[in-house]
Amino acid sequence: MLTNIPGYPRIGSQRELKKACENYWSGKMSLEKLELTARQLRKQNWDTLQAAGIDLIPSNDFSFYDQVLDMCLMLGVIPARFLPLQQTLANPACLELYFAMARGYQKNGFDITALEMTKWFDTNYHYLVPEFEAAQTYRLLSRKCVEEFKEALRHGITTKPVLIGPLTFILSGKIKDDTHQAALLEKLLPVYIQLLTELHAAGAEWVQLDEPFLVTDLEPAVKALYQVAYAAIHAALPGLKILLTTYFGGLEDNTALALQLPVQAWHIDLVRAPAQLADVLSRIPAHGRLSLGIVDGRNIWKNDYTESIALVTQACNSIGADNIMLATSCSLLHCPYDLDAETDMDPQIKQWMAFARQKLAEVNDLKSIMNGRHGLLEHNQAVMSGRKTAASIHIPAVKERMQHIAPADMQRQHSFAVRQPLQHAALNLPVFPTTTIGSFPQTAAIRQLRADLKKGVITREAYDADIRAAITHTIRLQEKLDLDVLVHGEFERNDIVEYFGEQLQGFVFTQQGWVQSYGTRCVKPPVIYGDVIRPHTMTVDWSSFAQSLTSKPVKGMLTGPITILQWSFVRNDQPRMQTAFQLALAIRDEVKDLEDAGITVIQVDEPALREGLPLRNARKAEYLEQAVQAFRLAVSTVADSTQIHTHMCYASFNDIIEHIAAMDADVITIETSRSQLEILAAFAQFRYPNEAGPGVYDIHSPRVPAVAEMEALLHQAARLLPARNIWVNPDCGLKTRQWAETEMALRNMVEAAKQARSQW
Ligand code: MET
Repeated sequence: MLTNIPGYPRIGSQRELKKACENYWSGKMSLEKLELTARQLRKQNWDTLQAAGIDLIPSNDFSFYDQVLDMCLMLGVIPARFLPLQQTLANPACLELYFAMARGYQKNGFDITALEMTKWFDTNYHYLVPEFEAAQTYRLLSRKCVEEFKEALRHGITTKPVLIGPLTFILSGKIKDDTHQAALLEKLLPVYIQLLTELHAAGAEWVQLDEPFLVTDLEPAVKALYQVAYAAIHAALPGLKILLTTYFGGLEDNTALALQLPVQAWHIDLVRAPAQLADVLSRIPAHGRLSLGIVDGRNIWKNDYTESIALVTQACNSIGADNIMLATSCSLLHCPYDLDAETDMDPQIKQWMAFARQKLAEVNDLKSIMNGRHGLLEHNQAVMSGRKTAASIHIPAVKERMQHIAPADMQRQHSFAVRQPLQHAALNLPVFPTTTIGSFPQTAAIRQLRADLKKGVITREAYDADIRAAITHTIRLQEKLDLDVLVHGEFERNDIVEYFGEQLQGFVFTQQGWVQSYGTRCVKPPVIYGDVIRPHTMTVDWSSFAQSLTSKPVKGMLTGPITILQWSFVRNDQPRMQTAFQLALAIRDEVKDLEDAGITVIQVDEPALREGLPLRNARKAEYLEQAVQAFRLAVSTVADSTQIHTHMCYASFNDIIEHIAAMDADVITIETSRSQLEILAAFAQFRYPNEAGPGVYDIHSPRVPAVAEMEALLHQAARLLPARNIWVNPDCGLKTRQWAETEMALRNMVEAAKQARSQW
């Protein structure tokens, strides 16, 4: 029985690669030093995996920026706009070009935009989207995977190179003109084969080809291309062992297709889809090997050995232990490095967790248990049963309340048609009312203030006084600008999820639990370990203080249950949606307290609602229905005259518009500045009944938009939606902007609204 790891984190346990890259970009580190850092990190990983007793140790899972971009460079998939730059470079595959494709290039007379970025399946990892153009010709441009294989070999380790498989590579890209998938595959395959031939010649025995698209709904034409691709690879390299790797879900209707491909081994995700094992075992060809992804690569919980051993035993009984590999469900890229670095964590909670390094040990433990070391199993069972009954996790009052959630709790008292006039009477707003999304510029001084409070450098009183001063300044500014619905500015928040997690019971925070989000950016998600309780109000003091300063309405500002869920590591001992509903109850109590404190407009942000969409179409509706229910549970406690807002920032609403409408928020503000008409068209076509604020300017850039420009957008919007339903706002929060440009942009925005009003 071999042990197999599909990939390991690469940013460095101390985020060494982040620091090195950023220093290199700013000219503070030489290329040689950057490459040395990279070699050291690769060696550390290989040594760690070898010491942990892993047999199939990955290589080429390292990346300076992104593994999909690495593939582009290896295969020569370079958009035409980079070719003039490439021609000036001595090495056409050098890091200069690589980072230019990742980050854009604005020097030496060039001004080239970067590749687009998008989320890797349902993770929070963002990859760079390959761009395919009909005129491109492909050739082996970089030999990164061969070089890294040889580098490991020099350290005495024969690794298993990891590449993105040809179909997943094509499907993750964007076809820019009239070329099509079959033509692309035909051009890419020879380069893939050349790369694999060189790996084989260098001594690689196993090569891992990642094909996670096999866990999604595939068109018949794509299924046929899978057969073409793998038949060609097998014909060219019959002696190379391919480990076809799938993850993030089950093969389902693609099981027969996957198992007919001429490869030597298959990796399946048994954490997300344990039920697929029986089907896979019944179809695997004789002598085929199966890598069982049983240790969760997407979460931070300790493995339940009893459950895993049952699956491993089932597989061994069916195809024999010699044909089995034990593995993590997917690359450990999505996990933090090392639980041992958490020195402050409550030991009871900590004992339930495993980060990347601990997961290596788990894979090895499972093998040892299969070989008879039952003591490991007993120890694990003791930990697991402790978690099942721990009083810190299981709060009877929460469970009791969950059982009594009634349909009426998810329903406003009356329909929007009844609520709207009541709200208009209560708020007395003009047509085209103006507002902002919540945050105002977060200066270095504000960040320092929060950091100082955390470190205990300043007293709570001093901190409160400074935050109040910032709120006062922001309210006065908004009054001066003549905005209609004001905000307090969110100066007390580092992050819209962390702020609430820190105040809710059931959350724990890590010191070093960094996970790569894109490029050198990492996030440190909170961990939801137990039943969620709101021990005290979270925002009422700040909001009431802000409201006390003005006669205009000030919006209460909360984060929605699905966004908190999506941006955290979530407990795995109950369905995710149960945790979402617990979060919804906590937010609901806060909504009620805000209303009781005299706040008449309350915004519950759900920027991450779309991110939770399942990969399979058949399961999307169920998810969306539950997500909508969670939101409605959070907000439906208020009176008809209290106005509920929500905010979302997506590129497209076409496929979810009916669910967005079902949320029944009185007002939704959306990010549309870059494609306003496209997004609004979805709202118009659906005849979206409630009020909507299509963002009239892009907050991601310091550019100050002109009055006429925003006014034109408002007129466009008013052709698509009833004018009385249209709000005027920027497309997201202003926290990353400077004060000067914010003031100018908002002044123009209010002016645009006034112009539009006078003509309506
Ligand atoms: N209220 C939040 C803000 O303005 C919304 C953020 S959505 C990513 O910053």
